[in-house]
Amino acid sequence: MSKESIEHIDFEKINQKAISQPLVSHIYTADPSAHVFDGKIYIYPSHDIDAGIPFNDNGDHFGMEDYHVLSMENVNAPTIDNGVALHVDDVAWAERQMWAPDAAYKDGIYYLYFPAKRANGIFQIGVAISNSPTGPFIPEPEAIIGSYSIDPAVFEDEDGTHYIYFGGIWGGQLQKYRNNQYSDSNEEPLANEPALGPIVARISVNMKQFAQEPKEIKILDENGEVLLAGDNNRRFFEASWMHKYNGKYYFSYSTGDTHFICYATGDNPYGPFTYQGRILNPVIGWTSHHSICKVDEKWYLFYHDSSLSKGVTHLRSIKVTEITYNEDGSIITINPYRE
Ligand code: FUB
Repeated sequence: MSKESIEHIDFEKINQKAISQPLVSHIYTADPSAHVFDGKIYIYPSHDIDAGIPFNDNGDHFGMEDYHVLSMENVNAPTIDNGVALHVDDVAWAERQMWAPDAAYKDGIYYLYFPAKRANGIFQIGVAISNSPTGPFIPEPEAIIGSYSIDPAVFEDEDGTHYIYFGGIWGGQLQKYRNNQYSDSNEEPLANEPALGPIVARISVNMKQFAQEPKEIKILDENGEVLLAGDNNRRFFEASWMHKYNGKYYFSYSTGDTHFICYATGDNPYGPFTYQGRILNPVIGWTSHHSICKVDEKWYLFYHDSSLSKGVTHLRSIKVTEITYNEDGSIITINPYRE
């Protein structure tokens, strides 16, 4: 959305039409990764701030410095801010831009996975550890070996195996990688070439490293062909999430410059996944980023928009709304604002 179009938006009206209100308004939050741990909802969002960095295509204006974990007894209960869980100053390898995190639980320990830029400007993904879902989290001294790009999302399969999904193009730097190797000369493929896919790796038993070489995921169209880079309405951009519904694997993601949250389904955690449709239509603000979480037998979409900040793209607020599945397992597209 351009600045000009934002200037013409009546935000009071938009807020009245919004299907959900911000879960918290004392801080800006985004990229909500929601989980139920021990019967309670925990949300691991980005903590948006105005870092005073001018807007650019690399997303440098997303200058976040720390994470707060939010918690709720149920989706209608007040949202509690549990304070700073991890600050960039405490992460030896990271310098700036604490972007979208996620968390996982195993054997009494909570793991916070987060991307950040090193001093050389390259994103990597780190892990930090706590005895509590709300932190504080103690970071590992180095980033996960072989990690790159942004937006880690961790999925625990029914057999207890954890997988990490990650990647994001442009500001997220995924276009600079082929076969897990960085080259400054790499760019996004041409419009008629296969789009770059998100990346997946099984997580090691101690939850601190990749247990295998990361693999690129293929997202296919209805004819079994990999989506093309020029298919901006459907191709992967960032914001990976995985959930399982009725035995199927649902990989969902943002299309970035076309602002949809879409999903594709498959038969195993590595894909391929076949494109199915849209979960969420565009929100106010450039980015869209979500998670999908089952709470008390209902499914919810956690997402964000910039309506509270009146359209400031890097000052977002997290929200939640229920998801409805059709009998055939397809998801009914959500309009974030009523007509
Ligand atoms: O919050 C910073 C970035 O914006 C995230 O990493 C992307 O997914 C987008 O939401």
